[in-house]
Amino acid sequence: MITVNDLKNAELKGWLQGWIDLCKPAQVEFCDGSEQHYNTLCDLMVKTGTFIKMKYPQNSYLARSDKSDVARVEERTFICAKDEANAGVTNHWKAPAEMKAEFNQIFDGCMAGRTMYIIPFSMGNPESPLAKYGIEITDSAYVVVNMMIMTRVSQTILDRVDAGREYIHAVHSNGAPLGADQADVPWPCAPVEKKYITQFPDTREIISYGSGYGGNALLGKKCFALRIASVLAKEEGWMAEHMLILKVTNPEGKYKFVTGAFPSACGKTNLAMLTPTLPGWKVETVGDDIAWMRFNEKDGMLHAINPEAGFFGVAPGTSMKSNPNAMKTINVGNTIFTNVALTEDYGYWWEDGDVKDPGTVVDWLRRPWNKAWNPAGPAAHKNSRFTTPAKQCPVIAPEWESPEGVPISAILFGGRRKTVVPLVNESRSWEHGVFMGATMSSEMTAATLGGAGQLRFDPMAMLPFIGYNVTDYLAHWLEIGKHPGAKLPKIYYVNWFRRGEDGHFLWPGYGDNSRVLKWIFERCDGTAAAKETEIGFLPTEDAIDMSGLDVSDEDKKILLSVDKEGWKATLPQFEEWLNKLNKYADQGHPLPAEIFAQLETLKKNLA
Ligand code: OXD
Ligand code: MN
Repeated sequence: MITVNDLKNAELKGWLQGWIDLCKPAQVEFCDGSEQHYNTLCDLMVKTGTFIKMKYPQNSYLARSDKSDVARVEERTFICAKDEANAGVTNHWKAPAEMKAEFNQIFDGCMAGRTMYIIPFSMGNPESPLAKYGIEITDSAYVVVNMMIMTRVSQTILDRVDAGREYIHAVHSNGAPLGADQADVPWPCAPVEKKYITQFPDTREIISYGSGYGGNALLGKKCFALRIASVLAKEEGWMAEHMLILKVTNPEGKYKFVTGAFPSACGKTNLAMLTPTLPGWKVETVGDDIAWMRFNEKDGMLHAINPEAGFFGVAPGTSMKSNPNAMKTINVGNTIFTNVALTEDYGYWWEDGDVKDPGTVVDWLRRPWNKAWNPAGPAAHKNSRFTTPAKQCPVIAPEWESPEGVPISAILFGGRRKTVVPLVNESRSWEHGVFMGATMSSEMTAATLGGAGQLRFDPMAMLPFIGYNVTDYLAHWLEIGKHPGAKLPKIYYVNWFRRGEDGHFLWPGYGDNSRVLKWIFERCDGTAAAKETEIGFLPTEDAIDMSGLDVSDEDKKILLSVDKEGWKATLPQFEEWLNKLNKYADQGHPLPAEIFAQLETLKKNLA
């Protein structure tokens, strides 16, 4: 086993030693990404009670978190840019020096009695010119094994960093030091008000304290691949986006790659792994959450890589109906479940899955649970997850690890809209597409703050993930559109969630979304029909293949037409939203005039 002293890179050595001195762990362990290390850590966590070994699927484990630590904590997430205007209205901000001073106290001794793990990892195929490396320090074995599924961890990465390759500095602690006589708990963490998820864009650092859950702790994902990477992308002329990547192949064997940005809980993983209902069509997966895109100077197209190596999917609602390929991926084994219910025979269960009534199970709060007892809450937490290797996915695209990435023909945007927004709308131009992304929104329900009818905006599904000022982010999107010689993807706004007046879904969704993908595919080839409308190009009445589909003519009409009055009524909310983004205009961060110009065009078209 190597030690810090074996390293040659003075910067790396100094950085690690600084954190060791501050955190004061009982021991330090380097991770080499080996199966043996993975198994050793899993066995250790079974002993400490963090993991339960499941009987099904094989080689899989269940973790149950502390009940206060169940999701990303946006209110405790900070962009520590030089000044507040650099963080912009979509981020919480803290001054870097103040935050560091606070961390010097908070981290002091925070790993007492624990092991500090050092994880060298790559986001993307390590041999790809689009990949980026990182080192995460953590005191959580749970984080290590999840990072081993979600990223590429290896000794080679450490060797390359030691030889001088650039890397992102990431530090994580559960924030639960262990006293000499203190009994441990299965899920150590700190109370909510002591949690910090911080990104330092200027020094490319991530420091996370107090939470062991998901994106708060697996620092390669949201913190690195989105927040820090979005800053690097802006500086280096590429894009880091909250997007799935899929490959769609037509019956003649011709294929295209498409990315899609949808807010959390809009079925991104399902779309990425969709089983088409259209005969002869095929969809394969490149990624389900994040896309890094860069112009390929040979073909002028944006090429995308999936920087991740696994899926960290929401379990409830995943079933053989909603996503058979995700179920098959999980069922291969090697899966970590977090906060799902445990069945009597040591399998998994969650709400809206394949088994309606599991009998008596142990719920995520470790209590016996049975539907017949009318329990107060669900058996699986609604943000319970599976962590599972992407390579196990039966429809993983052969190109998914391609070093040069896959050429993108179309970008989809979409939210959850019961009303107004049609099934699919093609932007008139790149700039119009950027406007569509900037005004991406979902309806709030009566249960959400703001109430029914109000829109919740989520630009490019990046609201909690843009590592800098949102106006500069939108300016960067517009800049990408001006790349010399670019063959830009077409941009589409889709909405699978439109409802009729009686509340029924107008569109069946799931595998039938392949019908929309087919239209998009054929639009890219210039062979599908569209009509120009006030809001963009919509499919003509019969341009979407509806064969064998049980959708009434009336519903089809609603799905494919412009609700002019509805759009007009939405405009004030668009305007209010854009003005809100523009708060730092006079501090050097104006919303690009082009975005306001697009709003004016829309207003004029609808007048
Ligand atoms: C996720 C999210 O977990 O977007 O992927 O919240
Ligand atoms: Mn996501």
